[in-house]
Formats: sequence, structure tokens, C-alpha cells
Amino acid sequence: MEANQKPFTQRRAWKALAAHRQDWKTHLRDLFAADPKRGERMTAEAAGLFLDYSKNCITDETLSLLVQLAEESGLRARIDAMFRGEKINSTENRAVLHVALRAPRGASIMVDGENVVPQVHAVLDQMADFARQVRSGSWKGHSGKPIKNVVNIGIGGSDLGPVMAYEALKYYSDRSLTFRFVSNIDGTDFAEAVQDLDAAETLFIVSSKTFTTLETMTNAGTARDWLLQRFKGDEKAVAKHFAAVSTNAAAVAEFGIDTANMFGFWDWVGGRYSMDSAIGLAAMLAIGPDHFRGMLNGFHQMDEHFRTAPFECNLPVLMGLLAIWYNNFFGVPTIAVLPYEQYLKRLPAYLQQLTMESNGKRVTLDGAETDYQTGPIYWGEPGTNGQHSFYQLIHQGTRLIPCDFIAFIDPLHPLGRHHDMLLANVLAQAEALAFGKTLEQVRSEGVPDWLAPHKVFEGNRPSNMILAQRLTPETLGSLVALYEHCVFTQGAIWNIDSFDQWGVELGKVLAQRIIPELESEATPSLRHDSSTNHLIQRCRRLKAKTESAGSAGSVR
Ligand code: G6Q
Repeated sequence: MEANQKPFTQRRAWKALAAHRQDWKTHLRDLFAADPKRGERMTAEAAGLFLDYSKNCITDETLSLLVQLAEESGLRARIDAMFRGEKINSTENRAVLHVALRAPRGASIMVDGENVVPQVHAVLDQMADFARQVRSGSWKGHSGKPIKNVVNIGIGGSDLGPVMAYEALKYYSDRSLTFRFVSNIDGTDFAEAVQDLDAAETLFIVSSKTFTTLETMTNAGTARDWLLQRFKGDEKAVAKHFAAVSTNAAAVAEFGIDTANMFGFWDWVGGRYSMDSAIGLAAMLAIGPDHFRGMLNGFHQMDEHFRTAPFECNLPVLMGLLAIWYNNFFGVPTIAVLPYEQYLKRLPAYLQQLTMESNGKRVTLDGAETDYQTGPIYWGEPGTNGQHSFYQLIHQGTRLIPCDFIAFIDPLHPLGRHHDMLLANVLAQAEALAFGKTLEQVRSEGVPDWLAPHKVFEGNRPSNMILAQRLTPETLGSLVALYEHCVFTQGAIWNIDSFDQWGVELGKVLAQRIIPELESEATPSLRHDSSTNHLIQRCRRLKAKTESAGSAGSVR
């Protein structure tokens, strides 16, 4: 029996960690007092990122047991299998090769006997060529005007990556172009995105791996109608105002998009791992091909670190193991990601999908139900905003919430003392969480007894500090790859498939059943549960009321 086939909770290191946790009484204050070099020792650095993990509730013993758990779980073999192009996404029988998307020209990664790296670079070159035409104004719309607005239509993995990368790297973007991202089936999203745009200067990128997704195809159809309205129904306009990113050439052609303006990718790229494939086209249009390649280089540096570094100093492995330590041994269900960088405001939303769609699984690779917790809930907001809202609970609430702080040494906008204040805040938060403030300290400040307990910070609240010199395309690539491989580490140890997403299916199927029940003129015979039936009836009744009021001319 291979090591990772042994049930998780039966592994030697798991049992040792469980016993170690039982005896755990140590406060971070004591750990730091006992080891004056702890804050320098418990650090690691790679691909432009520095990780200080010293403010975690761990000792050297904890770390060595966690590394042992990774080894007993076959993490090394699983990493090698991914990089070899094996079909480790077993429930979909697919290779998992986002690492090939950033492999340098000349590298070789085989899938089914074929080196995929040349195809990757052929698409990157095609994207770069298109980006140069649009950015230089040589790509003309149907009426001969250059493109000024780019609207990406996609959802989930075909939206969250491009929008996050666009926001994160806005500093490097061409400000003469306007970018919008439409994802929601809610018509408001489309209406607001185009309300101030001239269709003659607008390019839509329909980003959909399958080109069948309800939201994306509905929004793309609405975009087509909006464009054709401007050009009085002249279908020839579509070729000049639509590009597609997809694996489904037939559906792209059927929609009316010239497949010369289609950018392909492959079934071995999962949606939430696709921001560095052609799905990143909108981001490339914004920042230009050179910066996009810089971002890919950052990803690749972190890939190489993950693939080769010993677990003890491997950033994604360390972060994955720490997440497991809290999740499985402290019963902690959540991790906050707190970037002290306004440009990273969409990073938490992006990471929500990356982490929770990947590791929100309750069945192992063998189909057995887990008897342990898997994927924690990731969430967050940029600092310092969060400090004035939910940090209260992190500091003084009853729950333990490990935090990942992310900060940069150099500001992109050096305005007065802003950046020193920002950095001081992130360092202070980590310090306050770890060391707190004792009752004695509070009393010594003359606080009356009745108020003192409210002012105590118990501390001992763990955090990671991720520092980089400056937010660049390279550091963004390294940072995203860090979390991708951190998720991989967790999934490998839990023995789950981090690359499928069956849990999104049921709701989609049920929605398809409910759409006609809401829309039909005749009263449908409903066969749901009593709550769903009642809600559908209520929606129909109130919708009809609005419609009849509208036809009577009383609606704004
Ligand atoms: C990501 C998921 C999912 C997917 C969207 C969009 O890993 O698979 O979020 O990206 O459902 O799918 P399409 O790109 O096929 O439209």
C-alpha cells in the first residue's frame, strides 16, 4: 500500500501531531522569549517573496511532524506527477498542467506523448500580436474607429483571474483604454458595464472554456444585440468587435465570432488555474505582452521553487502545512487573507475560488467519505480598511483566525508618509495578534477594574507575513503561484481531487428546471419541495403584478 493510500488519520505523523496538539499550552510570548532568534529563524524566501512564519503556534517539533505528514502523504510523488503531466485530476481524467502555461520557451512538458510547451507559446504569441494591434490602434472597429474599451465577458475562472490581475496591475496598464468585466447573469452587470461606452469603440472578449456557460452565453448574446443595434443589424460588425477565448472552436464559430480571433487553451487548464492562459487576454491588453510575460516568469519562479525546494523551506508547502495544522488539529475553519495593497483588492475574491472550489471536497480520491475536515474558508479585505471593521473579532473574539498578511516595501504611489503608515499598520497588527496585552499591563495603565477585561488582548493569534519589494507583474505571478501550490499541498495531504468541481452542478441543473416555471404563461405544475414551490408561486404572482402595472404605464 502506498503511503498516501493509508487513511489520513491513520498515518504515524497524524497521530503524533494529534498527541502534540493535546499537550499544546504554549503562548507565542513564551516561544519568542525562549528563542530570541525565532523571528529571524522561522523565515523562508523564494521567487521575490519573503515569508515570516514565526508568529504561528508551532515549535520546531511541530514543523518536523508536519513535514513528516507531508512525506507520509506522498506529497513529493504527487508534485512530480503533476509536473510530469499525469492525469491527477482523476474524476475528470485530466492532467493538471497550469505550470505548463508559464514554462519557458524551449521547456518540455508532455501530455499524452506530446510536448505542450510549443502550443502554449504559439498562443501567447498570437495574443501578443493581437494585443499590440489593439493597443496601438491599428485594430479598427467596424466603422474604422480604434478600440478604446475592452469588455471581458466570462464567469468564475474565466472572470476572477483576469479581473484580479487587471486590478492588481492597473499601475502598469494603458490608461487610454477602459476595461470592464461582466460576469453576473443579473442584467445590471451588463447594463452598467456598457452604459457609457460607444459600441463602435468597444471590443468584447467572450472568455469561456466550454462556450456553453449560461451566464457567459447570455451576456455574450446581449452584447451582440447591443452592438448590432449600434450598427443597424450589420452582422459583419461582429468580427471586428468580438474575440473569443475558448477550447470550443465549433461553438465560437456558431456564435458568429471569426475563429481567427479565437485564442485557445486546453482541457488540462482548470478554470480557476487559467488566468495565465489566453483567459488572461484582457489583462494582457491592459498591461501589454511584456508585462504579461513578466507575470508568467514570476509564476514560473515559484513553480520551480515548489518543485525543487526541500519541504522545510518550501513556501507553498509551509503555508499548506500550517493551514492543515490549524484546520485539522485546532479545529479552525477559516483563514483570512489581508493584503496591505489597494491594488490587490480583488485578491481575496480570487483566492476564495482558488481555495474553496479546489479543496471544498468531502470524498477522497478513492471515493471514501473523509472523517476529517478539508478546505478551510478563505476570505479577506485589503488593509487598513479591515482594521476598522472585522479585525475586532480576530483580536478579541472567541474564534481563532489565522491571518496571511501581504505587504510591499516600496509603494507604487509614494505620497507623503502614506506608505510608512501602511507598513507600520500591517506590522503592528501581526504583533498585536501574537503578543496581545495582558490584564496586568492594562491595569498598570490605570484602567479601572470593571473596564480592564474589555481592554485585554489575549494574543497568541497566529499569522504569516508575506513581504515583497514591490508589486510588479513578477511578484503577482509568484504570489498567485504560492497560493496555487499551497492549495495543492493541502489537497494532496487530504487525498482529495483539488481540480474537479462537481459541487457546482446540481444548482445549475435545478435552475434550468426553474427558468421555464418562472417564465411560462400557463401556471406550471410544480413538483419541488413546499418551500421552493411556494417561492416560485410568489415570484410569479408578484412578477405578474409588476408586469400588469408596467403595461398600464405606471412603472418608471
Ligand atoms: C473553475 C470552474 C468554473 C469555470 C466557470 C466558467 O475552475 O471550472 O469557475 O471557470 O464555470 O466556465 P467556462 O469558462 O467554461 O465558461
